[in-house]
Amino acid sequence: MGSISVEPNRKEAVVIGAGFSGIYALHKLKEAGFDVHLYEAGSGVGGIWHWNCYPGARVDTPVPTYQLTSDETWTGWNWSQRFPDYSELRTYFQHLVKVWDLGSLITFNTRVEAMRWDEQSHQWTLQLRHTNTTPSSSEQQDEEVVARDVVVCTGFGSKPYIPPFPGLSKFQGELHHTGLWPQTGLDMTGKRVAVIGTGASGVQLIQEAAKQAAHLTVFQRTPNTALPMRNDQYDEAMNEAWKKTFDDTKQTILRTYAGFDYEFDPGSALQVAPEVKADFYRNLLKSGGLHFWLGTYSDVLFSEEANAEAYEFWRQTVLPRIHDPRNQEILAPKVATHPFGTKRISLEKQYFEVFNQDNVDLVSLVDNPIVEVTETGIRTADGGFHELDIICAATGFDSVTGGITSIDIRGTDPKESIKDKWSNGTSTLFGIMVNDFPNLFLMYGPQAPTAFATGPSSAECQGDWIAACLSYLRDHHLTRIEPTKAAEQDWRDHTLDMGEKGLFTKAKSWYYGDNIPGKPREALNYMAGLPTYRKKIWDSATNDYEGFNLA
Ligand code: N01
Repeated sequence: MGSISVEPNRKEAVVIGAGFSGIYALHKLKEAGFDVHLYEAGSGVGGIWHWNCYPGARVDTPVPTYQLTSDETWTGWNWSQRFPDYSELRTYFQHLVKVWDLGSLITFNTRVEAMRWDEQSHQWTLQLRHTNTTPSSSEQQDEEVVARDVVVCTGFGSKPYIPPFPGLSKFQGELHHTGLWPQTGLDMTGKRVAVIGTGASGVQLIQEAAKQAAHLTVFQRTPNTALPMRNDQYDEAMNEAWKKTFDDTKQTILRTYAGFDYEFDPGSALQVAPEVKADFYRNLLKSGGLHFWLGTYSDVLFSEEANAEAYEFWRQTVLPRIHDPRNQEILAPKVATHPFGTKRISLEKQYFEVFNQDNVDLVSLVDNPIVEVTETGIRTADGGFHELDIICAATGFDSVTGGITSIDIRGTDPKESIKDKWSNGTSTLFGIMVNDFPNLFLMYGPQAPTAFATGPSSAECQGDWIAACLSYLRDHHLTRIEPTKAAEQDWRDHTLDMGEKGLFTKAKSWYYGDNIPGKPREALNYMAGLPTYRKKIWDSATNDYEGFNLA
């Protein structure tokens, strides 16, 4: 069958991605009266919670904080646990789609491959690839959509990274990245399994894989200073209780650094008596969640002395849980590999006990790197060979920018993609817009609070701003908005400056792009906190979008 030329589908706005940012943006633009449509590469809503369906995947921001705050979304919704798993979160996303009646505005199994800006018409043309069509029906697989405005909501972890271990492609068993986990599940019962990586995904997966696998080998490069989760079950009374105070919680969320309902203690760890500090730390750990990180003394992330003390306190709590002294030194070394809290801390239930199990081995990749992957397993530098049926790569993502740069986005200069523009360093204004890329809006991307804020609070902060901006343009009969070069440069400088404060730069982490070979080292997130960020973006808006050119 020959291809038929059809008029492209026209929308006022397109949203890409159906995680928190995308669903919220879709709702806000629909509510503001725009003809808007959302395209999602996956087969369901949830974003990260759609793709990351490995055993143990659950959020480590507690509810009720980890949800959107519009009344219609929470009054009729109950949670079953303090830290919901991916499947409960997917159900929550379906609830959002239902209460906001968004179903007909979302197309699944559709990846946006490329976008071109047309300066004459002030519009974007998007190339879509529908992935659920039959391979032979090429006409149905590709589609063009034209839209005035595009909101990219691909999230900070949508481009999985698997390191190029020599021989990896020869492996005859199953290889899965946590961020592309089989939607149909994976049975590890009786299998010889490896997990490479001990970030948040690795820590969660390891605890579940150790229960199922005949044998589990964990390959660790950097220890995870994981904290106790304490996942309470939520019954009817608990749900009633949080709802009674949720109006106050919403106000607290707006005031705190990362959108949690608790905040750093303003005091100094170096100025309190040792027994007071020990009590404080014990209570933080007893609270569960990230309190020992984000509710601790405010100088722990700034003073090396305060930080070292906090690390040692944490270490003394986990050492008794690990039987083998060799494993103790790999999991909680005497000399910290990086300042405490400067790499993403995870939550755990029985992570450290896993390494006491007879069916679990721990390999330190620092002392004993992977030299090769063969058809049947992994060989390490000490000559050891690990026979395997399944390799799980919990090796992270081309974080923060990767989801955006994997779309071939070309703005006013067709010769330069956004990936080209950012090849020597990212630049945006407010992490929301990019010079030379008019009418392109980013959410949960670089140079915004992103990884230093909860997903829902960030989505509401940026989504409200973008909906107001598009309404302003429409009300003023304007069709084009683009940040100035100067304002963009100022924001980049300011973001990088904020990223230099504190101890964060002393760790190699994805916060600075360190995990991807060749990626420029720079602060990828805006680290001055949500309230400061919110004020800055709204100051610009109320000042007739200072820093932007409007036409
Ligand atoms: O990825 P990561 P993730 N050789 O990049 C190791 C969010 N999240 O998927 O630390 C050997 O953190 C790497 O080692 P190192 C959360 O924000 C949230 O776990 O670079 N090892 C590390 O151990 C999180 O931070 C939730 O030395 C290599 C691991 O692989 C973010 O997503 C759950 C390697 C990668 O850890 C990403 O987490 C899951 C190499 N070449 C994720 N390259 C919750 O809400 C990398 N590694 C609970």
